[in-house]
Amino acid sequence: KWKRLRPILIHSNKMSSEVDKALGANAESQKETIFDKIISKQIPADIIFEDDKCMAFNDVNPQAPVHFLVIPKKRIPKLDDSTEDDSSLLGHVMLTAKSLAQKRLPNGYRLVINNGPDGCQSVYHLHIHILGGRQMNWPPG
Ligand code: TR5
Repeated sequence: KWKRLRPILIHSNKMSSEVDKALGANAESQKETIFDKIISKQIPADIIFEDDKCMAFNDVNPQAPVHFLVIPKKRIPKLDDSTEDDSSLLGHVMLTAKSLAQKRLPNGYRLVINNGPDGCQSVYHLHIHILGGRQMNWPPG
């Protein structure tokens, strides 16, 4: 009986810790985020791509065999804070995510942007998650 329950328990513990992290986070307490420190190379990350406008690096806590993030170097805390002025930057970030994903994940992939507490955002520097290398499910949790 316990053997059958364990994967469910592990899964839900993992899920709730991500939710806890997100609920403990907010834009006010994150004037400078960990991603600013990755951009300025104060903190190491597994960087897979960089140009003058954006950066891509592997997620430190992967939720799929391939899980990386693409971020604009400009600090936009969350998608809600983006404006028309960011149109070309957001297009560039999206196309960069597509180019990197296409090379590594020819069978498909998923892009995710978490926005705010209900969206389970924990780092208040806009980022796109790219996940793949396994069958994704729908609806997401
Ligand atoms: O929950 P949201 O959408 O805000 O996603 C934030 C993501 O940043 C999570 O998937 C974390 O695993 C990821 N993260 C957090 C840190 C980190 C990272 N990815 C790469 N490198 C990281 N470093 C060095 N430090 C982190 N705190």
